[in-house]
Amino acid sequence: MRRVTDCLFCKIVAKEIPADIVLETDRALAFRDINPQAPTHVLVVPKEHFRDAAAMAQADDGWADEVLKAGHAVAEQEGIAESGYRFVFNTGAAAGQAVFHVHLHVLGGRDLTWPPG
Ligand code: IU
Repeated sequence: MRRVTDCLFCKIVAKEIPADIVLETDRALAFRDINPQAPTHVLVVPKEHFRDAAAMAQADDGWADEVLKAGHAVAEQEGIAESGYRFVFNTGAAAGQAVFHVHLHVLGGRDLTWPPG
């Protein structure tokens, strides 16, 4: 898997930094956000490094599909699939992206308002 030195989420994928992992597949890892914004707030990352969702979407080898499927599996596992949940990819600094290894936020367990801030 392509990884980037000094990428926090590459280090979590490599188990060099601990995280509260909730799901792992061959190509994706899901772990709880350290600063949860909802009762369920899990991040799903591809094990391969892409800086953002746009880069992952443009790689035509199934990474985005894998991350979305893992996100839905997390929702099922967390018991929020029926009540409703939100997938978020912050893409770019102006959209609030702070960690530049693409991650899908899976949020649920409370009523979520719209529009987001
Ligand atoms: P963003 O979409 O890039 O803004 O999301 C980054 C998320 O990563 C944010 O919700 C942080 O709380 C979360 N996070 C984390 O779970 N563990 C960490 O060590 C760091 C950030 I730094």
